[in-house]
Amino acid sequence: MNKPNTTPAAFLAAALLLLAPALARAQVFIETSDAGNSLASASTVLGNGNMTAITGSFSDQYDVDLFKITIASPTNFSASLVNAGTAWSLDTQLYLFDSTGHAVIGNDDADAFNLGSTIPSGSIGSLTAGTYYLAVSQSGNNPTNSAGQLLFTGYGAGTTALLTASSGATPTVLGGWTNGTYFSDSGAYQISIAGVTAVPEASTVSMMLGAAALASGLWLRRRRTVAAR
Ligand SMILES: [Ca+2]
Ligand SMILES: [Ca+2]
Repeated sequence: MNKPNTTPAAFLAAALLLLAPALARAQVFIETSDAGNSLASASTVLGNGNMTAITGSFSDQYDVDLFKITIASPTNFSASLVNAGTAWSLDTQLYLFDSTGHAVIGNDDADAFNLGSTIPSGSIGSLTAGTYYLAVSQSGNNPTNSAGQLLFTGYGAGTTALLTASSGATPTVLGGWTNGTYFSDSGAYQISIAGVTAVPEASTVSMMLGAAALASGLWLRRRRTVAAR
């Protein structure tokens, strides 16, 4: 029989294995209370490890939801509303802002056949890891600064264009939305995401600390037991 592995690392690994189902569940972030339309009122994407999706809903055509995310893998970052979790009738827009609200990239329609929005991986050459805000609105409800100037440009190139930061806006940060939409609609959406990691939830941090404490406690007890023999 093999000698049992009695190191603290082995105990910790066993304890973390017990937590694995809880960690796996947290890969989809669900908008539980309404995510706001500003940096200050955004919902922080809590969970563990790599996030695969954000789900939420529009209460009406003027609803805008911002999510504070951590982009850990800039080359893999992508976001898309083209999936079964987005109501077929919704004409969405996606916008990415940096940690202080500057325009990064946006999209209205993924292609001629999809009113859902997509930011494909590799769309942003200069993207760096860090905190960002991902906003979802309905088509025609566009982000502006506090003076009502559009923060993105490229709308004239057609609804499938990737939108980039406009050059003329002062100030250059998010301050409002145009509140003009083409369709009166509400419904559920799902943003499939990649390259994003969650901000650890307080409960999970305490679970992890608890697992580490349990592991070191078990290891010490075993050592004392062995020493007493
Ligand atoms: Ca909202
Ligand atoms: Ca759209």
